[in-house]
Amino acid sequence: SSRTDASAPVRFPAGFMWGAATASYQIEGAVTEDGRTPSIWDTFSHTPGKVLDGDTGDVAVDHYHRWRDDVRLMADLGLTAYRFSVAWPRVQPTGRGPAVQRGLDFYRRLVDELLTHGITPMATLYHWDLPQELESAGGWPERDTAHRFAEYAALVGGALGDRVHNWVTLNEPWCSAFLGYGSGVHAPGRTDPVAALRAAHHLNLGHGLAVRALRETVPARANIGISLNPSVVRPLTEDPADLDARRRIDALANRVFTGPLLGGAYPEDLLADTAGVTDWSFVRDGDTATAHQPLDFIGINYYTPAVVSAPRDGGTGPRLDGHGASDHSPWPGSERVAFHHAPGELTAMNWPVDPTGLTDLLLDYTAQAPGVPLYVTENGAAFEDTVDAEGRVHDPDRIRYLHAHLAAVHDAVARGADVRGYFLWSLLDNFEWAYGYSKRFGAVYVDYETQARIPKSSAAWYSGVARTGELPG
Ligand code: PNW
Repeated sequence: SSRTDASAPVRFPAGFMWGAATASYQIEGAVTEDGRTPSIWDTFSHTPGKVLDGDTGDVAVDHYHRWRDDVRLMADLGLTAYRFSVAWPRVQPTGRGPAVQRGLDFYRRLVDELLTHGITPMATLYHWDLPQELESAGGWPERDTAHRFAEYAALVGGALGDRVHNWVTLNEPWCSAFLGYGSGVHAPGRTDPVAALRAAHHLNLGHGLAVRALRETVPARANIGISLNPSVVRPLTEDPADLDARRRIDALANRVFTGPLLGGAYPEDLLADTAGVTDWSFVRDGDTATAHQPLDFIGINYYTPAVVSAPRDGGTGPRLDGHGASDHSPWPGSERVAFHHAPGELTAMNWPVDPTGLTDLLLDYTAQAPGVPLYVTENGAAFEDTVDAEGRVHDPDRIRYLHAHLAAVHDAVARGADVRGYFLWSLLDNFEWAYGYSKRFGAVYVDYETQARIPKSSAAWYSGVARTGELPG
């Protein structure tokens, strides 16, 4: 019939996971408790000039002491899943040697509380808090860090594998490598293009070694994956020079990871584009095969697309290629590519809102990795929320953002993408890296004076979606 179903509810598949995501350094605080030692983010945030207003994660939102209340909050919202990260320096303070039991116990209690409330845990092993001692020994640009990471993965897998069945090895290795070692806007703040490429390779290798280590320590039914932040890279025009800029950024943002992870090799064009930077001699025989482990799922983190062109007179356009400002490029060998604003409303991060990028990504990964389930492991936005006289927090912009992006996920599902769940970034307002506490991504507002949690109007809205499994009309 010609009847359209435009008014039919937008329903998600049964069993779809409705979650929220956080990361250890952004929420925990308690940075010297129970044997934890500094990570690169402690060092970086305590270095003057690195984080806006000198903010640090010393206290953050005190989740290390408020975890029980925070789990209750999730349960009250009707969430069915929670993605958190494990702080490596709590588990293995020097990055080597035996595990610290008190560090592991924190996560064990957290997971048990989640399970008591019927919330499925998804644990990320590395969300950027490298033990400082490992950075002092060279960090991700050094091969040994990949081996240390696999050893740490086995410790955590051995301690939590009986109750955690969903594992993410790395969160956004692009940020670790190219913001951490290239533009220097993230910890450890190094600005060396060779180090950035070496870091990318050792993250790929570390991922592969960690997948192997987890498969040996956790039950076979476990789901093991990685969370990437693929760039949706669009050319400003169809001009061949702009298409070449697109190809270059796609190689450095996306294929430097998906090449080895999904295909077992670095792309030839990436090696050619970066030939003036490095000969890649740090890649040893067998490394890319090690990185190429079967994955049970791929996690997609999406916020905004990128628009690029060949170098243009009149400036390179707004910098949309990294958190914060830097004179150093995160694009080794392609420093002169110009970045432009995509059309669309801007969030408080100045990131254009474009939900079609998320549909495109999910369909692109469906084609690239046929048969591999996908999760949206992060999606969300910072906005200027308003607190009214009664202390209620209204965030209609966030509701619109979430609604549009969930509709985009549904679109991809309707067109064949196997998406199993969605994790809103973030459960709580928190330490937004180089922006400190100035940008609020939470569905739950946090009063940083009192640590009071106040669900925003978006939390109530998302709760309705999680409970019904469909988007309101
Ligand atoms: C992600 N970029 O970070 C992280 O996984 C979260 O911890 C973070 O809070 C969230 O997105 C919001 O920023 C990103 O510059 C940081 O392209 C920087 C970029 C992308 C993602």
